[in-house]
Amino acid sequence: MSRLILVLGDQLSPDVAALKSADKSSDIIVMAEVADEAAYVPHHPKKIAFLFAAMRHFAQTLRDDGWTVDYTQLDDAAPHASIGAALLAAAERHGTSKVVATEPGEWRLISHLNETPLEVTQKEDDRFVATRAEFEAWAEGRKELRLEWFYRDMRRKTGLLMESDKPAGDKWNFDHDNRKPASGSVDFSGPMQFTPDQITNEVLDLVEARFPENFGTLRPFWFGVTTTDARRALTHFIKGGLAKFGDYQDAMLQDEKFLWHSILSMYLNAGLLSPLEICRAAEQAWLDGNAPLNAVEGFIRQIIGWREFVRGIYFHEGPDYTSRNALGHGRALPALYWGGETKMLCLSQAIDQTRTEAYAHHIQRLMVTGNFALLAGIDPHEVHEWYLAVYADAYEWVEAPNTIGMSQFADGGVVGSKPYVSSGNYIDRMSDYCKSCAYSVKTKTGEGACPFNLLYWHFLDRHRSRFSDNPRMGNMYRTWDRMNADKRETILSEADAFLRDLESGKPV
Ligand code: FAD
Ligand code: DLZ
Ligand code: SF4
Repeated sequence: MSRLILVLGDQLSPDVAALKSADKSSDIIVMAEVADEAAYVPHHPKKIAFLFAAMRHFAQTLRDDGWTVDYTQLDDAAPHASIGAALLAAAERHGTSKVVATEPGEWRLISHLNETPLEVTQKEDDRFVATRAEFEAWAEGRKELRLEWFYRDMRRKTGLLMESDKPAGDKWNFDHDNRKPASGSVDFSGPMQFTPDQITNEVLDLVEARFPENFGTLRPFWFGVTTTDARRALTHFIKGGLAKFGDYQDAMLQDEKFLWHSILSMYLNAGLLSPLEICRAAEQAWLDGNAPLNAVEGFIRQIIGWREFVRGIYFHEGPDYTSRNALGHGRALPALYWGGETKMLCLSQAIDQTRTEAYAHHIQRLMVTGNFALLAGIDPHEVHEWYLAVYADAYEWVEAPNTIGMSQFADGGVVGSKPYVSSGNYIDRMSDYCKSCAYSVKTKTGEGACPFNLLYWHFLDRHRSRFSDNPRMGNMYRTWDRMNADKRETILSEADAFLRDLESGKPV
């Protein structure tokens, strides 16, 4: 009996587990653009267009390779509401009840497949360096799950930047040499841009017609949509961006959206590239003398370290992870996240480029939009849904641990040992935003004081009982306690006033 082989929108790899186990002569591949997946959050139009265009190109490649593909487009006469509905319809059409899937990267969809009245086998997604079982074994019995130890195991497992059993350069981590503020001009031209072909143009018209209200600009659309495109984008980054990736990975500059970042996460997460092929290309650049070790190690750590680590955490922590709220934050996400007016230049820069490109780099996500949401006490679930919607690389397995865990500390310290909060000083040090901002980063209270300066102390004060004993935060509390009482009072009341304005929808 033939079987249905399900390939989801972020499973576009020829060696994805379900496809590997399929028989070209008898099995039928099922792919479907469905309303439920397109709408569980209001995805950025570029994200939807990227996935649909990449799915249609992938389906074409499979057909060219001799597979039978049952593909439903969202603009077909009878589209399906959900993946389950698409499978049921295909089961009827092809006279089978057996389905082989690769386990989705989201608890919601794993349950959805289990609830389908068909015989569904979910195979482990083995496009990662660590299996889920390996992560569980590593996590077992540890009091704290910290990236550094996990990362070292991944270096040993892959042999990346290893000289027999020692790390290249005798150090596991070169961050000491990294993270400089950017100065001068950016000498990397940014991500490779692609011209949409006919298939992609049809998708763009569809997305324009069906998702007119979603936050984000669809055109110009420059993303690659095939593995060939993604590999060209990889080579382009390795040649032009990688060498300075380490130095400037935390830097932010006005109107420079991409700096020396790779802009590969959307390709990697959709399956157009594999983590190891990216890392091997970076390692080769170092071996060839084209990029320094601090850059290559820093880059590889993001992929075999952070990316694998957060995936492990997502599955380890279970389906309730996205509803955690350890700090009890409940303020609604302000309109400025959806493009509403703000005088805070750091936020308007990060959010404007999110709107136009469905992209912001890590420090913009963590230390600008994330930091502000945390300081302002925004409901972490709303923050999570925002990140899941607006970035082209966002799927719950990777987005939730970064947002709920790393950025909002809503998991109570599973991902990070302390919250990522900072006053305006950090943003000023790492960017050139503050010098052109309507607020003054040097002003701590009163007219024009940078809101991050006020909210930072407000956060520490309102969470004193949780954080004052944290050894990594003691200095902050000592500084706060040394301030005279009147000044503390002024800061707290000005922060309260700011939060009231934010809540009332007044532009801040
Ligand atoms: P580069 O800076 O060039 O880094 C190289 C690669 O390393 C990335 O392509 C990515 O695959 C990987 N990487 C780097 N940092 C992380 C990380 N913390 N977790 C996982 N992978 C990482 N990344 C996503 O892929 N999807 C998300 O939905 C996502 N949501 C985030 C939400 C928040 C609040 C924060 C703070 C971070 C989030 N990240 C997410 C991590 C990171 O910001 C992006 O991976 C990165 O900005 C992608 O851009 P890039 O390809 O230019 O990455
Ligand atoms: C994100 C997304 C979107 C927008 N649309 C589809 C779709 O129509 N069909 C599909 O198979 N997958 C889509 N996806 C990706 C899924 O949401 C993704 O597979 C899950 O979130 C698990 O990571
Ligand atoms: Fe952001 Fe404050 Fe700097 Fe303005 S002054 S850019 S609000 S950190």
